[in-house]
Amino acid sequence: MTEDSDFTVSGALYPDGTSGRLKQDDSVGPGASYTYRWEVRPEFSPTDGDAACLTWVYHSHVEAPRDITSGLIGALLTCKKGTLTEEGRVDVDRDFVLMFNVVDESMSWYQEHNIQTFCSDPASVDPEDPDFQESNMMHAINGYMYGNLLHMELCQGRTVAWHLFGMGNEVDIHSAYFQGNTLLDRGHRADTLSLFPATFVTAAMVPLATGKWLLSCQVNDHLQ
Ligand SMILES: [Cu+2]
Repeated sequence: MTEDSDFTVSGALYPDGTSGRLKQDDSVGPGASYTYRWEVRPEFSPTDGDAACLTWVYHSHVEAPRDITSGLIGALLTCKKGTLTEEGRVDVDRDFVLMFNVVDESMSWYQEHNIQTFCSDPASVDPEDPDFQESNMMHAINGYMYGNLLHMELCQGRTVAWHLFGMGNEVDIHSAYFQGNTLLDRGHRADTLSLFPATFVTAAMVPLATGKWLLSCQVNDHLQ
């Protein structure tokens, strides 16, 4: 904790009221903006045995499940000193962030908008219908489904860093599989990274094969 008002402690209200004073950064209204500044002290740095940059997430704390389902979530990286320069990272070619999430669009703030905009007969839609609710479960990587994930180009022989995280509930147990490649995850060589809700994984990869390969979740139901 710091008394310096230039630094945000966490940007969140706590249910037990320990956030104290209502700060400007506790919530940001629609159309408004706020620049969050975190003080990254040496003790927050990745340690010797860690990857050079570690993966964290930020997300809305106001109505967390609904806000996150509506997209108010993203990744944050903390890096060892000297890893970042004006030109980017010195140790890897690229960073890739992957969020594995069964997104329940029944919880989204956009549900009504989506029904009105995308359903052929909006008046016939019953949001309480179990089949409709099941159809709202979007098995997604970074919010994309059916192989539509964008901008994943790697160069042969150049190290990339993968930053994976999971969100959601008990169905969000994922097995991220990198076809034809291996990764280094905390000293272990692997081709699959396991994810639970609100866990973060950082792994390095040197892509060897050229061409297209599959990045998928090994959980059968998710892949289908
Ligand atoms: Cu999965």
